[in-house]
Amino acid sequence: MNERRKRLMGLGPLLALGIGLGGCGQPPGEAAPLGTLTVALSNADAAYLYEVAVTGEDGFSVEHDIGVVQTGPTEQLVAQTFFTLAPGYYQVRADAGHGHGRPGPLCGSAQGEARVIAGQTAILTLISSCKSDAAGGLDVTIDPNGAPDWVTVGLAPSVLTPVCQNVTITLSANDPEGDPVTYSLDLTSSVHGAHPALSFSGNVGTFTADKNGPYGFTAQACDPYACSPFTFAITVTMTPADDADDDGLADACQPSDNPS
Ligand SMILES: [Ca+2]
Ligand SMILES: [Ca+2]
Repeated sequence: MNERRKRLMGLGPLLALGIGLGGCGQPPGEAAPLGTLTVALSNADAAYLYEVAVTGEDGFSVEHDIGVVQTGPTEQLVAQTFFTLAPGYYQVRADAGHGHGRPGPLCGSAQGEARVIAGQTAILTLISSCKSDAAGGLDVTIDPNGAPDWVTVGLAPSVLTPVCQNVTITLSANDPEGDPVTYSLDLTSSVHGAHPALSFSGNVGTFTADKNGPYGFTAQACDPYACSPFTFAITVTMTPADDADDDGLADACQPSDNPS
């Protein structure tokens, strides 16, 4: 580091006090006349420190870190700093948030060139363009949906039915919003050893069984968003005449079970 840089960097704390005061930073005892350069940042973001680097044609460089201050409750944000420099041309660069462990800045670097004249104050204003971090909009609409309401579950001829006789199951539901309704029907419990048969299409099912006992069903009526379940049972009855070989299965609807 050359002597001039050491000297200038040593002035940093003093010069920092010169923010906004213009060219009052003339160091005492300086043989060659110096000029001053005030660097102001426009559009700076108060969330960051700015590292302002000034580099001369001979490669000499000096840096200041500056924050953004507000000049009054209703005044604009201001960020500026003040350098005392030998006359000449300087490249000036300001970067947001570098070297301070802060998150990646939304503000881009700003660059410019300034000419410093002995005994005068040059003023350079850099524009720090910052991306907006304003909140985006999220419009949430809650549209309540009513699942279908059951109207009827028709069992014909009856909920109590003899073996080998078809029971027609007709499902009917209304949707509160008029959504299209689809149906399903499942046999959820059977009788041990029985051979139940269930077919279903649209909203109509046909059921038959060859052994007495209760058979459980679950029907679903669904709109495009939700389903309404309906559980019910059909009880199948059998008389001794239905099971001549007394094996527990109705002879009429189980051909392999016909008595010899
Ligand atoms: Ca609905
Ligand atoms: Ca039998």
